[in-house]
Amino acid sequence: MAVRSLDDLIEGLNSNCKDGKIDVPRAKELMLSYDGVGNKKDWEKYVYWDENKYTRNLVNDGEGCDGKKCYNLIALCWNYGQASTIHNHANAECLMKILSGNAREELYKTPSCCGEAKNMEKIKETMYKGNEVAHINDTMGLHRISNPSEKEGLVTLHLYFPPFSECKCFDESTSQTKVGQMTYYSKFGVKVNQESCCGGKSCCK
Ligand code: 2CO
Ligand code: FE2
Repeated sequence: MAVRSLDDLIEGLNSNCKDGKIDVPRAKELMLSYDGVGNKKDWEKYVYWDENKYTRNLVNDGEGCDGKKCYNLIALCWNYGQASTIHNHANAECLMKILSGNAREELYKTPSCCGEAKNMEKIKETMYKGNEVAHINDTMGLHRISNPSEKEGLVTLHLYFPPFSECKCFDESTSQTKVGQMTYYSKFGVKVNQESCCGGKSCCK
């Protein structure tokens, strides 16, 4: 089916959920075929900016998929210079599509368990531009996403399957971990009560 809108993308994802699972190549194909850059009107209601931290805005929780909520679709808004911690993805698949601006991804090797405190190893750095789709899971490594621009915001659309509510965050110089809560700044276009979403902060901050 042609993916002409964000609703089409959601419908495509829902119809490809089988027994609570989505095929990664199919999900990537759907994410790639959506022209998010040219259809800002579809997603602008999910855009919220914060001065201190990138915001996480729930677009769809997989309500319509095969009897099970097998994914989360989330719009992330990165103000100038904002970055995530280095983190994993809780055994889930993560597909990230660029809706506006440019994203930098720094990929890190997962530290071996229980070793001494040491610097984390960066494997590579990639820039993603409008409509491109990045893929990561825990076997590929850990990453940090940032908006390197000093004048342009970055909006990214993340598909996580299965959904998760916690991830592990890593300290770059010691490799030590903390648990990060995946909180929301808004859900379905409506801002969440600040007390219940930790002021929009997420992931070990
Ligand atoms: N995983 C981070 C988050 O959901 C964003 S980095 O891209 O996966 O907050
Ligand atoms: Fe991530």
